[in-house]
Order: sequence, then structure tokens, then C-alpha cells
Amino acid sequence: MDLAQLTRDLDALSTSTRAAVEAAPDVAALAALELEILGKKGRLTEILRGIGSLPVEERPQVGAVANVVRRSIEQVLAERHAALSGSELEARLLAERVDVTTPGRPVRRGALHPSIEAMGEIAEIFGRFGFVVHETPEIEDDLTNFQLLNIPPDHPARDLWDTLYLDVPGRLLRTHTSPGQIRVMQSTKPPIRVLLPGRCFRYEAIDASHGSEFFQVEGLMVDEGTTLGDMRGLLDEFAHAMFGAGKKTRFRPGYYPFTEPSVAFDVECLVCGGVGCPACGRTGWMTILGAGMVHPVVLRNCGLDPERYQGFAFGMGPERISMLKHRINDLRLFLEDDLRFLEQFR
Ligand code: 2NL
Repeated sequence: MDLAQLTRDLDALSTSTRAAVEAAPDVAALAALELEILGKKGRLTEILRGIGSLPVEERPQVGAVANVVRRSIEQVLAERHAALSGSELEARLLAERVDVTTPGRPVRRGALHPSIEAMGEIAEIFGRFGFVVHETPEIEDDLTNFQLLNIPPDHPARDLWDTLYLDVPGRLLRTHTSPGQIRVMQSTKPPIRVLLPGRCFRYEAIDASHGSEFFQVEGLMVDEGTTLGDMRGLLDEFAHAMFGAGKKTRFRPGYYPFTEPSVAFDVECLVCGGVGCPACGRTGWMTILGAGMVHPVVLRNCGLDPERYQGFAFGMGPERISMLKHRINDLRLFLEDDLRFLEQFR
């Protein structure tokens, strides 16, 4: 090995490497090439091993050439690396391009069922008068659902409520929310102002217009010296808030075993304004709820002294309230879950 040969070898390596670097298709190939030429066991190292056989005075010259060759190889590697990685990034950006102006997939917005919406409105209005929403069990017992409400086992009024009994003795699905009010009176010292919205159950032959589940909202106020006049004023406020200020209202005599006296509460027909039309059966009035003064027997059943405490209670169906308010003429729409109907309540 002599100086001239070593120098030629280095030049040859430089030239061939340059060509290989230019031909490298990607960054990975470039890295492999770098290892092959400049690595510890690479070809440059291999050539430089020949230095040992040169005379001592010639060695620095080869070292100098070797350094120039190494630096120039490093430089072309770096340049090619920059070019390749640039175009690779470019290609990736292109392939993974996201069009941020594409409209998103529409999200289907839900809406409250009109029964639920009506219950919320009712609760909001009575809330202004201090009535607090109370939720009580859907599974009840005969005592609380009937007997304490002055509906004894053989009372003819029981025929009004065809009851769904559980296969647990004495347990039934509540036929109204009234047993919840019994529980409130049993556990709370007056003054009481509660509102009980909830699901109720009756055994009905299921057809297009009857389901076995429905909602009810009941209210109860008990205090010393509570009168029928207080109830009248409160229900007027409710009717005006729900159906419009200034609407005429009236009490008619009614009957419930748990109230005495009992009334039906009517508002002037929202379609004809009281003149009489098919919507109100030509009476000019629409019934919105039933109510009455809590029967003294019921108060006593709950441990309250009727000489000291009086109260009134009322009950309504949120579907009926919603029908009157939105002029809906068919109860079945509330049971069918038809989106063409439900989507109108947004
Ligand atoms: C209606 C009529 C009514 C009551 C519910 C009640 C509850 C207790 C005591 C006395 Cl604990 N009364 N509730 C009173 C009168 C009428 O509901 O037509 N509901 C749909």
C-alpha cells in the first residue's frame, strides 16, 4: 500500500458515495448508506486502516485527504437528507390532508316530550308560589293508595281505579300520585306546599287512545286557616300564567272521596273564547283540573287535627294541559312517539 493508492481509493470512495447518495430513494436508505460508508466498520475506516503501512512522514497527508473526503461525504448526506425528508413530509401532508371547511355531520338534537315539558311548566308556575316538587314511590300499598284517602275496600269509588297489582301481597302500582301526598302529610308538619309530578298506572284494555301508564301532577297545601278562597286565587294565577292573563275561569261542583267540597276547575274555551264551539262541546268552557278541600277524614288519617289544619289539593293531567295550550286535538299523539309530532316541540 502506498500514498498514491490510498489517495485514489479515497477519491474513488468519494465519487461512488456521491452517486449512491444521489440515488438513495428515501431517508431510510440514506441512513443505511451512512452506516455503510462512515460507520465504525464502514468502508472509509477500512481504507484508513492502510495508513499503518505508510512511512510515518506520509501519514498526515493521507489523514488530511481522509478528513476532506469524510467531510464532503457528510455534507452530501446532509443535503440529500434535507431534500428527501422535505419531500417525504410534503407527501405525508398531502396524503393526510384534512379539509377543515367540510361541513360536520349534523347532530340530531333531542327535545323534551310534550308531557314532560308541560310538567316542567306546571312545576315552574307553582314554584313561584312556594310549592316544592316532591317525588314518591311508584310502587304503593293498598292502605296509602286507597284506604287513607277515604277510599275503603268496598267503596264504590274504587271502581274508578282499575288497579295493577304486583305479585307481592299488598303491593300495587299507584293509580294516582295522591298516596305521595299522604306520605308528605304523615311525615311533615304544616305548613305544607308540595307538588307531585309522576307516572301512574291503571289496568286498561290497551287501545289507540288508552295506555296503562300516564302522568299526573298533584298539588297539596296544608296550613292553619287555609280556605277554598286561597285555592281559587292560586288556581286562577295558574290558569292565567299557563293560558294567558285575563282568561275567565270557573269552579263547578265535583266529587272526589278525598276532598270535600270537590270542584272541577274550568277555563274559558281557548278556541272560541267562551262563545261555544265544537272544541268545547259548545259549552264555552274547558276543564283543566280537579280540586277540593282535603277531606277532614284524610287529614285525621295522616295524624293532622282538622280543627287546627285545613288544606286543599288539586290534580291534573299534563297531556290535557299540553293539548289545551298547543291546541292538540288527539291524545293518541302523546302515546305514539311519532317524531313528526314530537319534533314540533323544540
Ligand atoms: C284529577 C283530580 C285531584 C286530589 C286530586 C288529593 C290528595 C290528597 C288529599 C286530597 Cl292526599 N286530595 N288529591 C284532590 C282533588 C282532585 O285530582 O282530575 N286529577 C287528574
